Amino acid sequence: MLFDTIAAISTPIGEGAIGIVRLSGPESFGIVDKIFKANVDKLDWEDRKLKYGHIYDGDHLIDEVMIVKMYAPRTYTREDIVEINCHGGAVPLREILRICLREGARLAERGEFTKRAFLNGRIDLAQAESIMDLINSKTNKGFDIAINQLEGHLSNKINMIRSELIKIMAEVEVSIDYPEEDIEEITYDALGSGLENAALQIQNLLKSSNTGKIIREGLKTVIIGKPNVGKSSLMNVLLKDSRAIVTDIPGTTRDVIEEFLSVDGIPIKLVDTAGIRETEDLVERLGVEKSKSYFNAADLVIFMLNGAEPLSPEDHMLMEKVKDKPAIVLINKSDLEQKIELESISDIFSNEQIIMTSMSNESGIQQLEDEIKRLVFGIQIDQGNQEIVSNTRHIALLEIALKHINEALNATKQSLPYDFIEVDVKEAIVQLGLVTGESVASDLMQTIFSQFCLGK
Ligand SMILES: Nc1nc2c(ncn2[C@@H]2O[C@H](COP(=O)(O)OP(=O)(O)OP(=O)(O)O)[C@@H](O)[C@H]2O)c(=O)[nH]1
Ligand SMILES: [Mg+2]
Repeated sequence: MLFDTIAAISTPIGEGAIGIVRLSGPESFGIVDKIFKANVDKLDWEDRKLKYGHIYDGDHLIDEVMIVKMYAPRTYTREDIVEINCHGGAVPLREILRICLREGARLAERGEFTKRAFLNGRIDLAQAESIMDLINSKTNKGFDIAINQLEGHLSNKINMIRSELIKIMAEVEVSIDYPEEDIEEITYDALGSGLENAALQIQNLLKSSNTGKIIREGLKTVIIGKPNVGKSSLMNVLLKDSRAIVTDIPGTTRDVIEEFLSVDGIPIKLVDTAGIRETEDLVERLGVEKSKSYFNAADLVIFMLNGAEPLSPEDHMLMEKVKDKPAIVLINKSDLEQKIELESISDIFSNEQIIMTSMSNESGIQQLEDEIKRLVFGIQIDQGNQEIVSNTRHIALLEIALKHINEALNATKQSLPYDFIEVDVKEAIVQLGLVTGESVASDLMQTIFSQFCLGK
């Protein structure tokens, strides 16, 4: 495929000591040859070797640079690519870009380098999306999943399921088109077991998606409890920072405080809330209302009690609300003399859910982190090389594909005519193809690539 030549600043502006302007396309080499003067002989360009020299705008010196030429097709976009390493300030980068544009390059659209890699067949769509996830990943685990997808594990898996379905479909079509011929017809049994196998594999992928989503977006974890039990102190201990104000005055936290942290690579969006109680204070009441709505939206609730006091009516009320959610109960202030009625708590919650903590001497934190990991990963803590689906678009497509396969399965079980089965199998194949970009519509592609930043 032939394209024009694009250029963009590929590094964030304003911070680094060096920055990179990147060009891709048939004119890339011609353009730099016009603006670059090498210190030694310019003719001995070698593939992928840095060359030192200067960029000029006519006679006017712009910057001292290192340039690398990469020859198609062994490049990111499979086109000729030039990277100009210049000084990282906004002025040299913009000036060099401006001259490249004047000499015939076009400013790249968002994600256009990666889009070319896809269009030129170097990567598939799921891999292109994983590059975006890689750039945006917040934690090690999220990074691992993106790398795994980039290596094509998810794409391979989906292509496997898809080609099995295509095989099934071919057999069905033969049976429809040549009913009189002496060709062995696919039996409903064989059809059924092929479809069941495909359904099972998609279900397994979808099962991984909950973990995938959490790893991508963070586990929404809300600390709730009566005023003064130590919620903000917990936030500070987990963050290893004095983020939230802590005082002995009940009602200190008036608004919610949100922070991002990582527990062994699991991203947690931690929310400290205003202690829940009946109050006349308008500001505090608004805070309490907000606490309640965060509570409702939480993936995980950390419910805190003060072990140095007997349970109050408010504690009982909160326990009733918490018991139907994924929750961990912390009985805090374990460094003080304990007055809380443990039996009432263990009547409602299981032993693993209840942890004694003290924010004063930071005890119980390891158990809390272990319990969070257990809840996120269930039994299997290490996902290893297993494919994890984390992208919302992929999840939606897999769900639709599964729905069609189940419908085809139903039709098979009732021995309905093959045409009824064929429609759904075909649709499932289309949906799976959309994950990797086998049959991608151009406006969808535009949306996906425009989520990239410029220069990617
Ligand atoms: N002895 C002891 N004191 C603690 C412990 N945790 C917190 N405190 C103290 O309890 C008081 C209240 O702590 P905060 O963290 O502000 O409590 P909170 O739940 O955020 O309170 P509100 O924001 O008012 O709802 C402070 O004086 C803390 O120093 C603990 O484990 N042991
Ligand atoms: Mg507080």
